[in-house]
Amino acid sequence: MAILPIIETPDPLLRRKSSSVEEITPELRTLIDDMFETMYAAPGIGLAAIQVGVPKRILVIDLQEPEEEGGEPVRRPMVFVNPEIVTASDTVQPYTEGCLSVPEQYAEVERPDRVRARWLDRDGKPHDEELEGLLGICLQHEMDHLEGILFIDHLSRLKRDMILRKLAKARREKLAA
Ligand code: GNR
Ligand code: NI
Repeated sequence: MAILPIIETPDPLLRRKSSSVEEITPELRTLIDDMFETMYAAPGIGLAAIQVGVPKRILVIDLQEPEEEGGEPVRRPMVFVNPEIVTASDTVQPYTEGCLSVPEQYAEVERPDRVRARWLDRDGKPHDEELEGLLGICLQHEMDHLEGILFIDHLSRLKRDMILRKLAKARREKLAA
């Protein structure tokens, strides 16, 4: 297992469209394991393969939510290979999103609050499920990565430019430190 470097904007790789997985090989299972290790270490609740430089339609998600209020986070790793959204609700819900490829910047994004999705898991087994809440939001955020879309693309140009300026400033200060 390995923690992989996470690519950050404005790296043009993040704008690439990822290709479908033809077959889940042992190499891809190793990549999936490394993606989980990278996501947990970050820490984050989701990761798309392109964020570690691999343009394939593979996502990992683990919300790591406590079983009960104030309890210990529980790990529920989910793998999505070749995910597709079949239907999305007409109603949207705002949520303050962040992205490991846009480090430490947060903004409210509106997305459909329920989606029906199809995907394959790490054993190639098909799933067809309705997802809502943070899981639905996170799946939509990760699926955007497969098309080269970042959460900041859903903002007004003003808000997006503000975030990109703050990111550039944070990087300059980090270099100077
Ligand atoms: O860790 C993450 N948190 C998050 C919060 C709100 C909406 C989406 C996310 S996904 C993000 C990790 C990431 O960048 N995945 O691509
Ligand atoms: Ni992201």
